[in-house]
Amino acid sequence: MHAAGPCALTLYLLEYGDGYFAENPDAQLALVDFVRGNRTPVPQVSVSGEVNGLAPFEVEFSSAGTTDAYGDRLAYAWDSDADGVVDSRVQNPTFTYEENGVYEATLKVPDQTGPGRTGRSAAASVRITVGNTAPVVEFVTPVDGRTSPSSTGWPSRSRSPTTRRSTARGSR
Ligand SMILES: [Ca+2]
Ligand SMILES: [Ca+2]
Repeated sequence: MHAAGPCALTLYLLEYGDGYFAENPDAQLALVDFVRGNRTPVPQVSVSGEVNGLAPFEVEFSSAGTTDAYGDRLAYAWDSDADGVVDSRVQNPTFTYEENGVYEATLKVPDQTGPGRTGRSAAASVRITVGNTAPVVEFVTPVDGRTSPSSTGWPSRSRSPTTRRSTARGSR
């Protein structure tokens, strides 16, 4: 018995024809695709600026770095206020939050595949906090004499975090 693994071979053939960047009847991008299945896009979400602020709070989102392994054309669907309704379909939208709250701003990226291939999508999100500053996460070391919350779950490594000091030790 031969168990066939995933098989993928994609060949792009770009024919320029007689000129660049002009209406050119003999220029074409040919795609020869021996793909069984499809690779899921990998979305990236970032924010230029702060992720928390006071209402009305304007946020500039970015999808820079979003990729698809086979270079499929991608669509962008942003639900910035996490109400289930798409707010924007551009790559880098701006959204203004009028109400206080904590929002998981989500970008869903479906790929646009040709016939015979199943489209896939993936999502990434970033948390936006309006009306409050985000809580600062503090690393609390266990108190001496206390055991971990579960007798089985937690590794009992009790190394205290080492402080790395970058000392500028020049040689001249
Ligand atoms: Ca894909
Ligand atoms: Ca929405």
